[in-house]
Amino acid sequence: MRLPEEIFRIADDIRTMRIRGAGRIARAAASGLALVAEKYETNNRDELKDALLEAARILVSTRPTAVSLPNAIRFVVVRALNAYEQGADVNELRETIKTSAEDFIANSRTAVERIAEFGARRIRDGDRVMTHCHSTAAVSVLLKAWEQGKRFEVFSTETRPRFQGRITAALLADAGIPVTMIVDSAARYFMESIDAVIVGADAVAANGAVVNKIGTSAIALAAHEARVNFFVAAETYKFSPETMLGTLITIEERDPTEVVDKEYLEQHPKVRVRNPAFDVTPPEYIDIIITERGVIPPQGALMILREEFGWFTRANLPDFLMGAPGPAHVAGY
Ligand code: RUB
Repeated sequence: MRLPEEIFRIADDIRTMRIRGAGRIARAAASGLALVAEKYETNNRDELKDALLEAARILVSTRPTAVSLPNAIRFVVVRALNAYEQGADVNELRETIKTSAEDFIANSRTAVERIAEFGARRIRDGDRVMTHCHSTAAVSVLLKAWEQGKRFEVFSTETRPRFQGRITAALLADAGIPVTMIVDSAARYFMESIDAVIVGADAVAANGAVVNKIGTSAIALAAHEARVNFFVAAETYKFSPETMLGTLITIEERDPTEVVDKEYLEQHPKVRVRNPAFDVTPPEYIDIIITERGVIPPQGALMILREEFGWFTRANLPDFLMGAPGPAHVAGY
């Protein structure tokens, strides 16, 4: 039996960034696994388990950096494998997969709401806040603060090469928040007039380093230099349990045609273009990480990991779900 067609579609949408942002990627992957439970036709529990693992393998390989993706998949797979080992029949296994995926999605939405509440307390009347890329978690903080009656303005970088900053600026402007879009390289120029920077995260390492959209670390450095607070809004499923074991987080490199068009590449074959999609901000440049569990200093990342993913070091998962090391630069312990 072939997996439901929608799973390949979701995988393709994540790979091509029609679905993007670490939280949305995670929820889409969980919904993909739920589709196995709903649509994969079999009366055999082994076949259903194999189909689940096959869907997990396809989905987890779509983008390498956002740890929310393997974390979402592991949330569902660990529960399903436990049920399987305890002798669940095919219907019970279906139910476990479906409810686990639904639980992940519901928890992740609640997490963003709580982050908005906690983070909004850090935004003050009259602030000038800078943000980079488009993070649902970071934008939720700003929207919540505005909803609470705080009045501030936002500087949003355009975020080369995919211009996710345009999404952020439009969302904030639609809510009535004064927003100014700047080119990424103007971040340091404006930093002296900024009160706080808030960004999202694709991954948080055990040492508190944060992996986020390329350019984030340069903005953090400029904030550090100007003594401007640097906040990260990140649900706990963005924390990377692999980094407790010393695995480095893989930094995705995307196609050069996102940076320059094909024509340019053809006309200038000697020009090499590189397009890393993320970078690493060291914990020294981060003041706080706002999670749904509360606000922590980056040095508290290991505590969150131990509490949320303590089971990880003992887990009996297939290798592809244990974060096999990639050709990475970076962050770890
Ligand atoms: C998006 C990005 C976002 C984080 C957090 O990168 O770097 O800051 O994913 O987003 P891309 P969220 O556009 O390449 O996916 O808070 O929405 O999870």
